[in-house]
Amino acid sequence: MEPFAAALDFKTGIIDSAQQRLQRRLSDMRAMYADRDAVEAALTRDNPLIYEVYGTDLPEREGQVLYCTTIIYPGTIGDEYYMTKGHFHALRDRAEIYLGLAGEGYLLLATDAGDARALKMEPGIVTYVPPYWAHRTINCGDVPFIFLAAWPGDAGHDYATIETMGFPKLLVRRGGQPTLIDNPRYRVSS
Ligand code: S6P
Ligand code: ZN
Repeated sequence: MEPFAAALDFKTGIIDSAQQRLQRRLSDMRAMYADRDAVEAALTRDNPLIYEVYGTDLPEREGQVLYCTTIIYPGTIGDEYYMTKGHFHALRDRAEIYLGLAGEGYLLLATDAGDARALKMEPGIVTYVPPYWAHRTINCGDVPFIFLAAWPGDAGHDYATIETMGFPKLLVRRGGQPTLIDNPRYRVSS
């Protein structure tokens, strides 16, 4: 492989040489939101873009470090903020780092045993996802929340576990403030 450099615009999250651009809309993640009535009501109006990912086409294998940017748009479904699907790594002992670039949000983490943590993210904050922790990011602000992620090339993604079990906690807007509550659907199969 040849060494390479890429330009990353901190304000937009766009990587100039990104070969991959993923867009996730509400219809791609309806099982992720706790308030299913709010999901269906929103989908009768439109199918909002929740987040985008810009990534580079690196080999997904041991020894590589993969990286990408994520842009989560502002908004809520019911009172739950726009967020990523969230996942465990398929190889669960693979860690990850995030660097906040713009906007504000939270990194929500959970273990199989049901432990949960929420870390505030904003520009300049580096957060660490240890081995064995599922992770999801959430935009609790009024502008796009943008961050850079880097993780081991062989980590892979397990979305199915979160799709089925959910996270133990939800971040919702209560009285205008981000508030962590228990997820009433946790471990209830969707
Ligand atoms: C990859 C890393 C991030 C997410 C991205 C979208 O390991 O954690 O790049 O892929 O933020 O989230 P998700 O849950 O849809 O992959
Ligand atoms: Zn990850």
